[in-house]
Amino acid sequence: MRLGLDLRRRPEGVRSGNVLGALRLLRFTRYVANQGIAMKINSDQAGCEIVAGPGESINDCDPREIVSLVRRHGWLVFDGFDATVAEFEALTSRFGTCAGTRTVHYPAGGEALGFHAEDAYNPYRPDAIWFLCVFAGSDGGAPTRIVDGVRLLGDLGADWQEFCRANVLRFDRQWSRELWQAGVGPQGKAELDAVLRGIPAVSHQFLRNGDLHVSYSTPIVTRTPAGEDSFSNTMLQAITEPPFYGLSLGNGAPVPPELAETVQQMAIDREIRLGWKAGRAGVLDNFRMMHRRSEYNGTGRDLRARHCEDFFGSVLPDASTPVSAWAKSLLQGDEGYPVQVGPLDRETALTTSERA
Ligand SMILES: O=C(O)CCC(=O)C(=O)O
Ligand SMILES: [Fe+2]
Repeated sequence: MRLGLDLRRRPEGVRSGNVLGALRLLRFTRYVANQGIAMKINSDQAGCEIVAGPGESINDCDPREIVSLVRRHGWLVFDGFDATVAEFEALTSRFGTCAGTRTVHYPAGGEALGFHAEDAYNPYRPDAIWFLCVFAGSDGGAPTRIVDGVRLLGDLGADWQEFCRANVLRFDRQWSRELWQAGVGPQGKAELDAVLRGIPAVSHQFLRNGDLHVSYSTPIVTRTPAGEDSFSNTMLQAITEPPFYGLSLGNGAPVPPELAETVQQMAIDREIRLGWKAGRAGVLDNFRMMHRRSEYNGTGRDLRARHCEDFFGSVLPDASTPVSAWAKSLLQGDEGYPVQVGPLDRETALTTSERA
């Protein structure tokens, strides 16, 4: 894709559409005429949009250009392409290893999702996440709210910044013997043990009662593919559901409520609303941006998500054998709810440890 720069200054909010809620903040917008693709670049904050020219398909966009724009701007939305699921899957498959496309889930009670980076509570964090709206639903496309973690970190006071750099998040979860044996069989214990031992930042123990305890530690402050520090993690979502995440700081202490409250308020103040309509797609740098959804009590909103593991070249733990694939599914939370969460107390850790 060759970029012919056509720097016409436009007043803010010149285009309509939900995504432009964010763009109204712009002082000016840059349009790039490019062989029929009118690429609009937000030059004032994170974010970028590619707008289709007549007859263009989402697969006419150049993958290298897409990676470069997401690296630079943190997120990218594709508008006017009316992408189908098949076209979305063809496009996303051009960016390395992708998980299967999943359908976004809505809890029966309509509960909100807190800000999170995708899968940042386990070692299989993709470096990019894609979304496609298949159907806007009864409310006209409830937005996914996103926030730029680079900006968030920069705006945090010096003390909290220092705290975030000095601490890590730790997710301690424990599953029953019945669960892991159903996954790998009694003979699979030694292999499961070896797989877990080989995953960076994970430590685990098989306890005397047969439970499997797994602890995963990850920084609060991440480094983006563009080399900037970012507040991008799953702290705020994890606080909403302690029995699932088992969150603490690295030393086992709780996350200070004042930190969570401060970041939550700052993130909401700075969030950008990515509204959806059928055929609109988007991709987020998952080391820079966090995303959330407000309470949703509508019907019919059909949003698909696809985790792209190595969009920027990240290397994730191997999951190519049946046991390593099952371990991935377990740590991603797909095999069952933990029977217990939180760090092992010292005594339990010392006396109940049982190696395979
Ligand atoms: O529904 C949304 O807007 C976001 C959903 C989400 O965060 C996810 O499925 O990973
Ligand atoms: Fe998500």
